[in-house]
Amino acid sequence: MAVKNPHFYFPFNFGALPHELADYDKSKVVIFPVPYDGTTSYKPGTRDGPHAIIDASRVVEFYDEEAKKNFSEIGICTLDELEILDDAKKTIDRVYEATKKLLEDNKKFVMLGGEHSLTSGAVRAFKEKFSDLSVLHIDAHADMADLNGDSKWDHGCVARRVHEMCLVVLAGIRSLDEEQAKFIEKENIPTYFAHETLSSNDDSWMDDAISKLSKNVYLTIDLDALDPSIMPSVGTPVPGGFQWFTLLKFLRKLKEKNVVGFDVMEFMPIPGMHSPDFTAAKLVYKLIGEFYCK
Ligand SMILES: [Mn+2]
Repeated sequence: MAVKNPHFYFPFNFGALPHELADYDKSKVVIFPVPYDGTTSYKPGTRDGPHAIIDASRVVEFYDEEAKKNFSEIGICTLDELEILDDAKKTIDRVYEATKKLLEDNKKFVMLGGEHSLTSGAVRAFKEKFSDLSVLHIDAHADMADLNGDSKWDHGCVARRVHEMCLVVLAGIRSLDEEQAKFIEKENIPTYFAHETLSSNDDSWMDDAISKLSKNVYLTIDLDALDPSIMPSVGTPVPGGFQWFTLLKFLRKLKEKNVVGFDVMEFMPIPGMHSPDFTAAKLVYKLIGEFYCK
């Protein structure tokens, strides 16, 4: 008889953690999966993102070779996927309500998307708790459109909605239209374009970007910020993005701030291609360690 892969016997949660490390009450960190892609413009499929990241996370090593630490001991609870509605605004409102509850329970917040528009719901809840909140938005796209079609809640408008609530700093940007470019200039929104930052070995822009942020920071990562060579599994890939160690170096500098929550969005798994799933899961695990296991 063939020996079954023991992988299948581990619990289906982030990290395949045993019950005592994944229990809601005992866990400091909560993984909040939101499988919504209702406004996606190019290729749909980010609804499958959270599930694929969680699945891949089950083979990420607990021991982090860089930190020389096992981050899972903090306790990581994976919530059931949020039930989504057939309307972007109503789904975003649900994200807001759920985030508020998680903050009341003092959980360390990790949202997995799903499309980027969901971030505005989470930021609304964080802004209520942290009045000085600022947002670091790492993305290939500026997401600064006021409207896309007739929707304010499209994924291409998310940074604009965030900008209406608090300071937002953009990094990794390499796609926007003229109207957005003019708006960024007029409003003086700190923006670190990929061609000015990622095309050379000069990393001095990183400290500059971090210095613009307030003490309490919400981090949102659109996975298309990474270069398509290591992250093809996104709906709207753009060349010229972050390489793995550059992104980690930048994010580690955020530790001088207080990262109060983060999300990893827009993951669109490609059937049969596993390395991006693992890349996304490993990024999430490393960030849990960097920000929440200090
Ligand atoms: Mn985005």
